Amino acid sequence: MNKRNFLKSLIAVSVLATTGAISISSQAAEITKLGFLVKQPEEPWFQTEWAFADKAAKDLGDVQIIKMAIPDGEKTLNAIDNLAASGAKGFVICTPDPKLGPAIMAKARSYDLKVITVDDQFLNAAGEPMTNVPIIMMAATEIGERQGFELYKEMQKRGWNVNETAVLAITADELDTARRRTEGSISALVKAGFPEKQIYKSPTKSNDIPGALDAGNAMLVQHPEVKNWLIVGMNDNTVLGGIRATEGQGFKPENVVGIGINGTDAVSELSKPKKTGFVGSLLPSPDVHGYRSTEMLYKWVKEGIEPPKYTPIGDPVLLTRENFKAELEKKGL
Ligand code: FCA
Repeated sequence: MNKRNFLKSLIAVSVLATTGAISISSQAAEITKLGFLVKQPEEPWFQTEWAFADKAAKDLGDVQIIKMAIPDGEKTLNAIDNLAASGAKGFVICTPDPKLGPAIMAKARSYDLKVITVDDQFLNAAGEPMTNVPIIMMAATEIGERQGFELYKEMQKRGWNVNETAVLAITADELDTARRRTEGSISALVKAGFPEKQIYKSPTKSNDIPGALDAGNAMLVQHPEVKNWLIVGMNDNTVLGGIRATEGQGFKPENVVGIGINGTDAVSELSKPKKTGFVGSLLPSPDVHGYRSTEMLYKWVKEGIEPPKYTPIGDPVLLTRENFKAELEKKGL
């Protein structure tokens, strides 16, 4: 090789090396950032969704999930600003308030971010569901009906006298999924033969144990004649608040039955060495909610595949003190 050719090949090699370097660094820059925003990060339910969003990201390979807690409207809108600033392309969200829907969508659009909702559906200014925004949620009415059915079955199993029994239904009607669950539960009880006039609704101010405890207490004191209580509520914490209220007012576990919804948030209660009135919880699929919403968002961002507008997730498993460890393990929870 003469000097000139030698120089040429040196240049070629360095060009190749540079191009190689460029393509490596542009690959690194191609990591897609997606947000996963949840209203109540203290609930194991949402921690499970986050964990499975991360699992989806790992399986997809080139995604990073930015997890954010959004307990109120201000934090939600700030979170969207921060996501956009960090270069994210979209987010999955369980809103702290369905009425924020239009504000969230306006902000997301201003940054060209794609949005998938999970669990709680947005409402428009007229208070109607924003059915044009994709949602993945539990099949609310069906799960509620199952709660009512299981409560009735347990009442029969215990041989309670219906005339001495009442239903404490802790409601959160401004949240549509909650309203559908508790209404489903009540309708299943009535259908099974429970007298409607012995079903007492008490609205909770906040969707946590203290809120539900207050709502429960307020109703229990109005009905000293009731010997046995069945507790209806939209999730584990709501039912647990009701259970704590009965305990505070001297009811024994033998006279109380509560069945929660979420499953994930019932683990410590079902692990207690002493039985309480909380006999079980319906576990839907927070794993599927977290995984599938992330996967759908990724495909939408990367491949332009629009997700379906409505993805209901059904088939809950009833967790009890006996089976909960095995059932959770089966789902990898
Ligand atoms: C709502 C409730 C959560 C969970 C979720 C599926 O967001 O607040 O506890 O039940 O629906």
